[in-house]
Amino acid sequence: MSDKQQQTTADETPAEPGRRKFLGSAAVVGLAGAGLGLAACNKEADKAPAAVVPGKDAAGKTAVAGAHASGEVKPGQLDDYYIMSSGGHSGEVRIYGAPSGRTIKRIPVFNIDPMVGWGITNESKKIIGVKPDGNPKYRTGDTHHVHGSYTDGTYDGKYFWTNDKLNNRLARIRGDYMECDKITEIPNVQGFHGMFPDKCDPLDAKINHTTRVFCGGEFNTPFVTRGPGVRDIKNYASLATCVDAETMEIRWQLKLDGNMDLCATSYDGKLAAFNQYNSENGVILGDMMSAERDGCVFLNIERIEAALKAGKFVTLGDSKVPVIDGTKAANADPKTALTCYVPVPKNPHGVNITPDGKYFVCAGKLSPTATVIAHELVLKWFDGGLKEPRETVVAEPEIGLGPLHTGFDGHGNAYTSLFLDSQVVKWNIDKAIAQFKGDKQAQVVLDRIDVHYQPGHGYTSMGETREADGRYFNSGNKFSKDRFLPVGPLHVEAEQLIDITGAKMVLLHDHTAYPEPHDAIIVRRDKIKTKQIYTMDEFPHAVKDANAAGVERKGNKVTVRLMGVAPNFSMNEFTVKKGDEVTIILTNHDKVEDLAHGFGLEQYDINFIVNPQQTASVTFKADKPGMFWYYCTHFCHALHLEMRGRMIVEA
Ligand code: RUQ
Ligand code: CUA
Ligand code: CA
Repeated sequence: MSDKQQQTTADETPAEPGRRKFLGSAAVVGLAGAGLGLAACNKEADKAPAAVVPGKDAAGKTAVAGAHASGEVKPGQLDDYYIMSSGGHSGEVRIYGAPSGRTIKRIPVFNIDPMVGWGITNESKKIIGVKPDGNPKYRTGDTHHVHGSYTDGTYDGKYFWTNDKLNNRLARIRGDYMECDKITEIPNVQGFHGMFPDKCDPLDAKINHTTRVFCGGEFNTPFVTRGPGVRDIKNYASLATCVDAETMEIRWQLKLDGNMDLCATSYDGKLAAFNQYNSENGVILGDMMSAERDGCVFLNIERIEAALKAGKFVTLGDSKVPVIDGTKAANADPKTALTCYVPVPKNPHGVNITPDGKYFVCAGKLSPTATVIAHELVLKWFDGGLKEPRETVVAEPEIGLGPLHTGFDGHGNAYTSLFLDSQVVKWNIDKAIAQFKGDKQAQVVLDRIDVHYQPGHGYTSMGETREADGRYFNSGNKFSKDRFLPVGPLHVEAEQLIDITGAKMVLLHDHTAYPEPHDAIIVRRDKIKTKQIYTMDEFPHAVKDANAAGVERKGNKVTVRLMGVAPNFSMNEFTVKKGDEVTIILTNHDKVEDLAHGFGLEQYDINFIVNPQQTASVTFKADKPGMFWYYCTHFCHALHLEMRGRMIVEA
């Protein structure tokens, strides 16, 4: 039996990784190359998890009591949870059902999507922003994290946010229509990565919804925008940005030492934490790994807001955003400090807060440890009650190689993804604290399960809320070779759903994810209430009736107002002149749930849909003379194919 198998055998004490100390820089560089697939061999796929009956633990007992105990969702049944997932460099957000793993929606955000017409319709371009030529300002993005709005420490279903690491934007998705409704560009920052909204707002008890979203800047970036100074890393810093959740305007930015990577906010609204792996402010790998310790930085939000009010800020370059000084040098006195830099082992990744609000867990990445930092002690440091920020650390258990992200079950256990070990490790927080205090008998690590392969993010059902229910852990694996039918060079990603209700973790199933999701949240289905039909009045330009429909010309600007009622457009023909700027406005008059119409215009590269009672529009130049069919692209009726008309462009 191999060493690894022993670790997952039910009746054996999980092996502690104590023999494996910090990885040297050289070792990690090696792993980053040829060694990446290290655990991904065929043998791995044949191991224990496949032999376990879904929904049963290793002893064969039923693991979950509930509608979908086996993890199977039968035809016609609905899932218990929404998984709101990022889509990585596809630029989109996806929704999966849990436990089935079925994909239920792809929400275009930073990408262009012809299925719905995102980046094609005037309405979506207004949200994305346009260049002077009328094209979208950006066509791509890189979403890593999705988080929902909170009321009293749990999801209220109103909004979801996602980040764009590539073009540094924060996008908001409305929870009712599950569509992006606002995008804010963040100035002065590159590599906007971690993001987390307030879990409540204690500063204003009257506001019972989320009021702020905290955004990190992973890449250190120069403060000067031109001249030779852009090369000099002495001019580099990273900023944390605070965005107002309702207006989506930027409230403030905070200049920090090192970099701001992932983010977690506290349940009392007092703290936002960011892990930093580049406290060295390096621009090459070797430099970024030179320090033995980096940090977990805590922002004292109340004090930062007070500094803003008191006018203690500067602005940078062309941006009007107030930038407050959160650097170590400017915040040496805890009693007035805006920031607390807690040293944690080498290049940490991921910071998450326990559902009881007591502890932040910062995963080690290059260190086989997770650092547990007490929320209460961070506040104590800010009150001047501790000498060193490091005194806020209450545990630092060794849990395995390459710890990245941690989910919680609400029963005091943490589940951390181990990238290098290709495992998820279950460990107990109280036991870790006892061990740190000197209890050598404390059994910190409770279980390990192999995942296939190299997990990045992992997250539990409702685990980012006070209502963490300890049912599922979803492992977002970065490599999947041999798990699915091969489809050419690029493999689909593997997500593995794990039942965490029992003492042992049980793998329920694999599901695919189009590359490349990072983080997600698992939201109980009753938290989300979507609308299936728009209200026509939501669209000021709706084509409400036959009187409003038709063709209107103003100079060379032509507006074509169309209604769609299955299986007809209100006009079968319209005529414009070559060189006209044509705007087509289409309102879907059908009120039947799921009855969308599409509008495709031959040879003009126009393609979008309108959902029931929705209005959308496109504007283009009629630069080609001739006859062009427009047709309904979305199957709506037995006579859907006949739902079409002609655009005549006169020379
Ligand atoms: S990151 S695999 Cu983009 Cu959230 Cu950690
Ligand atoms: Cu209307 Cu298809
Ligand atoms: Ca470092």
